[in-house]
Amino acid sequence: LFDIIEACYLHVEGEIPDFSRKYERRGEGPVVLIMDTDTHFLMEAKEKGEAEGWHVVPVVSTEKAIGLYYDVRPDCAILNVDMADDEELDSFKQNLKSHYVPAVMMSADRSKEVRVKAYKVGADDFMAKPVDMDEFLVRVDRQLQRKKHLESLVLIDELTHVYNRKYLQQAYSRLKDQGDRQLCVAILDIDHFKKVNDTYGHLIGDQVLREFAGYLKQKVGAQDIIFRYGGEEFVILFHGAPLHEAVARLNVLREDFSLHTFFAGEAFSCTFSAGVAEITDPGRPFEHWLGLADTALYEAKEGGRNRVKS
Ligand code: GH3
Ligand code: MG
Ligand code: MG
Ligand code: MG
Repeated sequence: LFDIIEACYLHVEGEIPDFSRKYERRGEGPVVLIMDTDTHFLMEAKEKGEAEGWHVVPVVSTEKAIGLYYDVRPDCAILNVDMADDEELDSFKQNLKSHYVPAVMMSADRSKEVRVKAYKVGADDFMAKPVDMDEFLVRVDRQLQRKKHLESLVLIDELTHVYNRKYLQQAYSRLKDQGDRQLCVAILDIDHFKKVNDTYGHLIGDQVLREFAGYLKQKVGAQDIIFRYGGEEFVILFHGAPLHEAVARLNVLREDFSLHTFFAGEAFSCTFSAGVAEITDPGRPFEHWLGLADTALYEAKEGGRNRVKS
């Protein structure tokens, strides 16, 4: 809050406050971008929004909002349409359309013309100013909930309830953009899984996949993200772990999992093999690192399975 007060003070002094400079993403809360010229409104929205667990990014210019759009990838954008000319509105329209970002538009003018214009640009909701803060919080929250629900339909694997492959690139970009900590990518592949299907049937095979995913979810760190890459292959993004640590953690997972017992008339167990690579140059495409992990996985399989290679 001190940063904001400082920024408002600067504003009084005649300079344009740059809230965004202070922006830093923490934890998993949704990112809410708010574009308005009213610094008192921004200040209150930031304070109240953060009390809701949001990361509020206030901006006082359209150029800043358009720029930050790419940098922070908001989960909801609140835009004062009075600030934007037709060209800028068009830019918002394109952005809103190409990413699934709900938009709440505000205007001091509640006329039908302005409301229609806002909805045509892509508004999911419209609020006339002055905006009641309680109503504002509830309506933005509703947009955030809807986005979360849509994402869960699109980005979560139905069988195992971990993220699917579609979310992998997106999650990687997010972690990479934070750029603050080491990042490793691992591919895990269940050994001789075909035999599980052939011996016990596909329903038991499905059950093994569900239990494997549940096991991983329970055991990986809070910063790590699990994806079902396809079939019986899973990807883990280890955030904040150098290569040797990712390898060590995978080996613990591997040993524990090999001791886990499944039942299907009789007891049986499964193992997995894994390949892992550390992302040392964020300039290279993600596929490069995934390729390295896949090569290491191949070596783990060739080496006799139930092992981790890097
Ligand atoms: P390897 O140790 O070399 O990985 O051998 P594997 O048998 O695990 O590998 P392979 O690629 O030959 O077989 C994978 C099998 O996984 C084949 C496919 O039918 C099965 N599979 C893929 N998706 C699913 C699924 O959703 N459910 C079930 N039950 N089986 C699946
Ligand atoms: Mg496989
Ligand atoms: Mg396999
Ligand atoms: Mg295979």
